[in-house]
Amino acid sequence: MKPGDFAVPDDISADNIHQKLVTERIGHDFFSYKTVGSTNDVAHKMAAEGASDGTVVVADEQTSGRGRLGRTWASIPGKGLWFSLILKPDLTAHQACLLTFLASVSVADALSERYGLNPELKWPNDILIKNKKLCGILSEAEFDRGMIKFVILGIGININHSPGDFHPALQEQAISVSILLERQVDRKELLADILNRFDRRYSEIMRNGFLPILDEWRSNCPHIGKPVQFITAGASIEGIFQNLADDGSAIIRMQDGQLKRIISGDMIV
Ligand code: BT5
Repeated sequence: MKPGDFAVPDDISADNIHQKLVTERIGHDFFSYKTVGSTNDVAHKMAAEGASDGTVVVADEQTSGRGRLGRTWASIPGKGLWFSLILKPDLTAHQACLLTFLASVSVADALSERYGLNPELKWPNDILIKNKKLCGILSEAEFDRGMIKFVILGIGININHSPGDFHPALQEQAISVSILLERQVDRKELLADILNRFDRRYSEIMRNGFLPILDEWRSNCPHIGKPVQFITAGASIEGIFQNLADDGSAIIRMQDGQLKRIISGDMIV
């Protein structure tokens, strides 16, 4: 496994991505692999060894792609965008989880601008279309004295899958861009769109904080105000998804009218 070990023909290389980037920080250092275990693991190692803020690691295939809580992320070769961003922002540890929302709105914006799709953001880290999962985001961070040392934002998007490419267990719950558009698309065009959009917002949070990002997330979330179920710490809680709080937690209105704050877990819609 080494940089430059590119996949063909729909290859994603530093050269063809750099041509499309208009960014201040994101993607200047860009590493493309054919096969890795997990791009988050490769990025984590690079970040610890001094990789710069905005470095991108992408792979054609992940043999141990993962989601949250040790779940598996299916990452079959050449069909999706499986990549990680190394971020080293001057932010507090409490703000680290907000970067997930920044990633979600950047991906959603790119999908709707380029393909006219209508992504639905689901708390905390999913992008759904037609109620099926198109994209998942895995944020992993290291801290130092209350500040972020680095955050690895891993993003997985199903792109050129046909329905049969998904494992039977995923077929009901997963979807891809090509299933929606009924055609294959160029992964690198979308990747560049996402990196450009992420970069713009990443610079913005340094100036204006996260509130505009959280508002953008809220306006793309169809579940606010609707009945939902949360699975958190092994318990199931039902109520109305009242809102996304400014610290990234979910506020739920219980049947007795009380408000409850959920910091981590899964929302079922
Ligand atoms: C996530 O976890 O959704 C985060 C996924 C992050 C993947 C990226 S790819 C690049 C980087 N490197 C990695 O190793 N990971 C990141 P979670 O919310 O826990 O959802 C995981 C669940 O999504 C699984 O248990 C399955 O039910 C479902 N799933 C797995 N693979 C999927 C796929 N390709 N498409 C849709 N759903 C999938």
